[in-house]
Amino acid sequence: MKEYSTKDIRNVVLLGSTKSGKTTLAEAMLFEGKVIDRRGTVEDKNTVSDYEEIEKINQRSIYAAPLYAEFQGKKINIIDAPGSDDFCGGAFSAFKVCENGILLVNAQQGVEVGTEIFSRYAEKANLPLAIAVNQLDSEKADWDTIKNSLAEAFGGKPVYLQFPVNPGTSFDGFVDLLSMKYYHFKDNNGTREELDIPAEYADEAELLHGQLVEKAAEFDEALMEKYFEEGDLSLEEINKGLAQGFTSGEAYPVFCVSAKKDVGVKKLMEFILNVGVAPKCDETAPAGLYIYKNNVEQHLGEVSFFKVMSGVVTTGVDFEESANGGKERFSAMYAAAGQKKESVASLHAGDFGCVVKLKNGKSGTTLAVPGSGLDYGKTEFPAPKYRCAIKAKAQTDEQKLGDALKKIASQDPTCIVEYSKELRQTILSGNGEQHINVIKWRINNEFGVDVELFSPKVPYRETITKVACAQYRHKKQSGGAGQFGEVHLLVCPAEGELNTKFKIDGKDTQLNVKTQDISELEWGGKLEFYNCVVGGAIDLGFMPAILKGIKEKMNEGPLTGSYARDIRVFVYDGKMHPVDSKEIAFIIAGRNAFKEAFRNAGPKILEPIYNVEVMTPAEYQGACMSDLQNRRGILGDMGADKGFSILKARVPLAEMYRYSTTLSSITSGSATFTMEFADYQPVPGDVQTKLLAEYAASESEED
Ligand SMILES: Nc1nc2c(ncn2[C@@H]2O[C@H](COP(=O)(O)OP(=O)(O)OP(=O)(O)O)[C@@H](O)[C@H]2O)c(=O)[nH]1
Ligand SMILES: [Mg+2]
Repeated sequence: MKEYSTKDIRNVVLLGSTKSGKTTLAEAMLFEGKVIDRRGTVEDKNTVSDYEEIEKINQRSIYAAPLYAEFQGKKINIIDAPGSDDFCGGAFSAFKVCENGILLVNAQQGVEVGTEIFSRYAEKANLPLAIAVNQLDSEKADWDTIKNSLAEAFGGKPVYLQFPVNPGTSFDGFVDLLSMKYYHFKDNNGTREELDIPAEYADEAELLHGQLVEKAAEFDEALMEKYFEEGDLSLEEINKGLAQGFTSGEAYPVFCVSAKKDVGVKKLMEFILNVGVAPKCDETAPAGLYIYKNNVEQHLGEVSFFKVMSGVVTTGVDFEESANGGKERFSAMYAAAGQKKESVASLHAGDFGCVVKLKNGKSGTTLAVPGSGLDYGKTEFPAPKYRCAIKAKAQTDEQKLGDALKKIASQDPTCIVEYSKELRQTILSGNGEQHINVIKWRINNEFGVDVELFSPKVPYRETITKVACAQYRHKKQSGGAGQFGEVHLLVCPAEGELNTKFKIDGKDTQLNVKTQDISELEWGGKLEFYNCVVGGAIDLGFMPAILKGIKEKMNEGPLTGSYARDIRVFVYDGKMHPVDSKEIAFIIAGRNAFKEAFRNAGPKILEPIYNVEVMTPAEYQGACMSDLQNRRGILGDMGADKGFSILKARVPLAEMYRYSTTLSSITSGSATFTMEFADYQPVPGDVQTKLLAEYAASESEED
């Protein structure tokens, strides 16, 4: 392969809803880029991009595939991202390394929720977008409908560079408003003729060309002036204006495409080369690279995919891992088009490549020449939406399951595995049920472990709502050394300012705080401990023991064994024994006094509440709302964005298990949602009664 310098490299990620045709478009781009001489199809399971077995089984992309095309003397690196939000991790990895995005819109559907989701992700990542209206050869393709849909979703941002001639089954060309030519395609292999615009389209082309020039001028003041004076701009000037609008995210240039028939693909690639954003990096600086993806491939083992961020990367050079100084050296490097790997000796800043069997080739790693101080940071991924508990069907497989999960999580940054000490469960989180099922499939097929997924326990909390006192005497004087400790304490909710006036045993009492210990609890909330003992009833030296006893009970709350939080404890009296008082006695007395006071202080079980935001087509709004209410959700603000309804609700986590699946089934897969922890709230009375009964039953089972 030719050596490409930074200015001749463009990096682009293909985005859009599922089935919009990204993988098919990638295949056409690779065909135009001479990487393949025959195009595969998703149906025949022979595309370059969908090369993983699980992708072939599902006939869809699951992982982002790094590809490239050599076109008109330049190199376009392409990442074909999956369209399902369940697998959005691939797009987020791409945002870190691509300067350009192509958003595919399925001409049969117009803007779908998936289109909207990925355009929003891209906007957040400041990624310039061009729109490819794909599948213009399909029966349902109607240009006016598409334009309306784009306007509704993106306002004035779409800038039309073309319009199709004969959209629908006989689609075979388009009028290009930049060159003012008619491109006609003779076959389904991208063979195009550049013709004069047919008379019947001439007026429309003239009108739209004028609009395009005016739009392009809007992005540059000097161009605007020139346009006012002369009424037209040169092709170069239009491109300049467009480049500014595109780069700043104010314009989404729109292209007419049939990926399947290879119509419009070359024009799209020419745009990326001529108007698209070049990598913003310096090939004369010291070499540094960023690993954005890693996986395991048959015959190769661990493969790490990287972008050269600086300088020129060559084989045989020593690199240092920025995070921990680990050393790596590449004996070979490749340009990757899916499974196909072409050996390269050097890659310039901006270019993509891959390398096998690094010591630590995980995504998110920076490798650079020693001493350069380069570090490209981490990639941010969206918060997981689906949470379940996982265990091996055979207990003897637990270790193997642990290893499998570790391996999978190291290749998929959106697969999050944690062992919850609190719940005593392994919790697997991902972006949706499809995502989790792919993980399950891999554990089963690649690691030979049969697993079970089930509803995870909810991390409840316990707290109190009232003031209560209790005293406890621990006395053990039969045989051996005796134990004696007596603690009187008062508990109240830890909220508002510190109040030290209470009614104790029917008497108004003013407590005087001698010492205090305020702890932020690792599971959230706090414990405030005040020593108000007068007259040396308990030695100061025993206070830590009392606190220890209380903390033990906070760790396993009196109601359901969940963590307790937000409690103030005042120890105001007690008794000691000159010989038998010792630490253990006060631990026990503190624990039991606290437990009793807690039970009398209006104890409450708290549950985690999440802020849920649903984005759905308006027609499903009612169904989504009643479903949220059935989940004990409290509906909040409603809104609209880009033609979709936005619902907000506060919903208990206990009711969110498999929500993504239900939402998908009630909206025919057209809605999406996000969820984020909000706070803890008391559970309703009936739920508390049920939880108490469940805990009591489980306790007696254990006895
Ligand atoms: N008629 C027609 N069909 C197309 C075109 N492009 C893609 N398709 C078909 O649409 C379906 C989906 O195509 P893919 O390329 O897998 O779509 P994708 O966007 O990669 O989908 P995901 O990977 O699931 O996100 C396949 O059946 C393709 O053959 C097109 O231009 N015209
Ligand atoms: Mg695909």
